[in-house]
Amino acid sequence: MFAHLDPYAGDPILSLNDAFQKDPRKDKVNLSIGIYFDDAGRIPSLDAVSRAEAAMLAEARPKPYLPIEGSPAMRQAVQQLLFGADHEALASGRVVTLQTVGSSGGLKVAADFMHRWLPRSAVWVSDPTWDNHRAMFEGAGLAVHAYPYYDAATGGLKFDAMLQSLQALPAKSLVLLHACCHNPTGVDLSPAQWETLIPLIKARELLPFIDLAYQGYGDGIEEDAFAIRALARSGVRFWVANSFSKSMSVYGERAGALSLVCADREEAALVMGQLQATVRRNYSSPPIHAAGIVSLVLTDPTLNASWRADVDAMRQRIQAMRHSLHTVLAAKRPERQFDYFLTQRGMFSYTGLSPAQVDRLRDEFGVYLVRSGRMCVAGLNTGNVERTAAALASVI
Ligand code: KET
Repeated sequence: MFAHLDPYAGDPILSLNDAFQKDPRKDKVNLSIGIYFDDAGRIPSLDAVSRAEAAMLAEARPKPYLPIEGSPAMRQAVQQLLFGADHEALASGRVVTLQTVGSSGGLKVAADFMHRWLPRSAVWVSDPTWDNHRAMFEGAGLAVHAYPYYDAATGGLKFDAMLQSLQALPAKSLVLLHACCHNPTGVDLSPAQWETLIPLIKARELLPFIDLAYQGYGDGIEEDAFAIRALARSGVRFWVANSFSKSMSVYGERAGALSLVCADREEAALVMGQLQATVRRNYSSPPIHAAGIVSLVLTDPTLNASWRADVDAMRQRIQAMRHSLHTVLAAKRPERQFDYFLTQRGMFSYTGLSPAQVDRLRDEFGVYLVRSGRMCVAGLNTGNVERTAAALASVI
């Protein structure tokens, strides 16, 4: 009955992480998947998260189904985190927020909603983007195209070409933008560039879709919400899918949310109804444990302060690794430019390595990068950074 199925080639990121786990070499280095590892190479358990879990366990809370749209406490806390507590968009009741199954769940729900209610709106993603963006929107039945973004010549942004391309899109086109820490390139828009882009979005009636998976890893928790707050101020409608996988180091809890900023309270009520319908026919309701963690960490002042300090430390550790990598590479290959490791932000850098060079790194040195040349800098630590830099220098 199923002999005609196409064999699955595997996900380019997740299957690489599996291959890494199976590699018997002791000195292997995992720079593939977007996970933050600490200086000892472990996925950290943040103190705030452990304390929130201990409090929940001590209360022996019952575990009913959550409402379709998720925990009210978490949804409110997420809105304040994203928009800032006093934002006019929140006060006027025009922001709809659902707790979702990771931000991936939010992307999928939004994609299904778009296909049902604005089926002629094509999706425009940056060239390149996270592989799963295209897969999810195409999987929901929407056409996906790319706008110019990464400039391989400079390791920076093709901002003018990007603007030109977006300027020509039909109204209601969905434009996927990364709020910060662009995956896979680490190349972000500056606040000034966002301020240039937003009037264009407004004039052309485009529908931005902001993916915020790395809040706190760019410039800081508040700073990384710049685009969201600026868009909300401008009065345009837009989506936000945000994740706590990385910022709270709770990957497997599937903690995320989806928001749509609407024109007014009436539109928001209609949208909420159809988003609930979309969730009900997907996964029914989101996980209760994730809701407990996120709402406690965001609302308890002590846990919140501890979380913010940990996020700052994680960001600073990645920056230190970027500098170490740059120092070794610049010394070993003085004829080449490695400044992009310092200017690119967040967990990822685009190394420009070819698939053949990535394969050599893995086979000869046990250093795993995604075959696109994406490096997860957050997998470097004081014990492996020099060795990794030396390996890179020898394949480049
Ligand atoms: N958006 C982006 C940009 C992203 O990089 C990820 C995960 C997600 C959404 C999904 O996050 P979550 O909330 O956990 O569903 N990216 C890493 C892991 C993965 O591919 O699933 C990665 O790129 O390695």
